[in-house]
Amino acid sequence: MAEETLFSKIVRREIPAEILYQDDLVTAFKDIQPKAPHHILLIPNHLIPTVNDVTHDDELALGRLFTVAAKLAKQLGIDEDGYRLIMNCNRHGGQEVYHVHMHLLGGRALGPMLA
Ligand code: D5M
Repeated sequence: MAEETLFSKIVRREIPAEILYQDDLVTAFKDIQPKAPHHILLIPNHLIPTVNDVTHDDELALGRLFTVAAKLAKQLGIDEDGYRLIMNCNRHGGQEVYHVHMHLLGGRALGPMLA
């Protein structure tokens, strides 16, 4: 059984976060260390530690991340200029929190992706 992270506590509203969207499957909240004018994290409500752990049963929640990302981008008015969606996996991917999450970054031109 994988160990919960602080993201599960955010889903249950046990620790504070600026939640922008929540439903039965996913939660979206502002990243605490924003790398762009808009930096939102979108997560499945249930714990999936990394993309390596994704199964067929997760497809509905993970698909929902995209529809919510698109909805929030539109609400924020960054849909036409564009934005970036990122998921980091494990050490070489730069993953720090072991609860699958999608970064939504926008509000400025982000430049080339790979550092
Ligand atoms: O990204 C993990 C991201 O999680 C990183 O951008 C900081 C963010 N973070 C960490 N703790 C919090 C809380 N408490 N609220 C909001 N955002 C948080 P990774 O892809 O794992 O490197």
